[in-house]
Amino acid sequence: MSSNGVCLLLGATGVGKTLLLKRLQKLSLHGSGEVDAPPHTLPTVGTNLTDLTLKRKKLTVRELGGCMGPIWPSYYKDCSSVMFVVDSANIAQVSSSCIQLLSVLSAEPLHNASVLILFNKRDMPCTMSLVEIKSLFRLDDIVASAPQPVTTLEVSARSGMGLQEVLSWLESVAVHSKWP
Ligand SMILES: Nc1nc2c(ncn2[C@@H]2O[C@H](COP(=O)(O)OP(=O)(O)OP(=O)(O)O)[C@@H](O)[C@H]2O)c(=O)[nH]1
Ligand SMILES: [Mg+2]
Repeated sequence: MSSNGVCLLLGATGVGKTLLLKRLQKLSLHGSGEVDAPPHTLPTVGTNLTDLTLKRKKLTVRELGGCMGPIWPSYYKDCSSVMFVVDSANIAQVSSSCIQLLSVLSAEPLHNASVLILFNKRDMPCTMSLVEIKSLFRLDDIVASAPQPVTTLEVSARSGMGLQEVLSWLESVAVHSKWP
């Protein structure tokens, strides 16, 4: 395991984890700027490790492909934070994402990890309002009963909306992590 903090990037297949990671890497290297056409992504089979250079730390983000769901728990040990991505344009996926999220939050090795829930694809015209999604998720109850600190953000990996806030969150958890 790397001596830097490791952030796990989780979420069902096709929610946008790989695109998000590519965008975050570019943003962390070049700062804010124009968001170009989204690069092509393929479903992640296995894991995808990417280093982000934050202001004061290097952080390794490990994406676990959605198709790896059954073995996600074998990666929970030694991670300092978790980003859990939801496709907020895919209403059919809400209940399965909610169950996945509950099992992530209740996993014992993640009780000390900071968690960021990302409602992605906010650029799509058919997305539900955040109020609707939060009530479908029963998000207030989930956050209130979670053992770890949970933050939520609305983002679009396609348009770049909210990604600077994601980097700020990563910076804050990296700075406060026990890793050197
Ligand atoms: N409109 C829109 N499309 C997005 C957004 N984020 C990702 N996508 C698209 O969603 C598709 C799946 O994106 P990926 O990043 O490969 O999804 P993933 O979560 O990594 O999927 P797995 O690796 O299979 O778990 C791609 O066609 C992306 O371009 C977004 O914010 N808005
Ligand atoms: Mg992927």
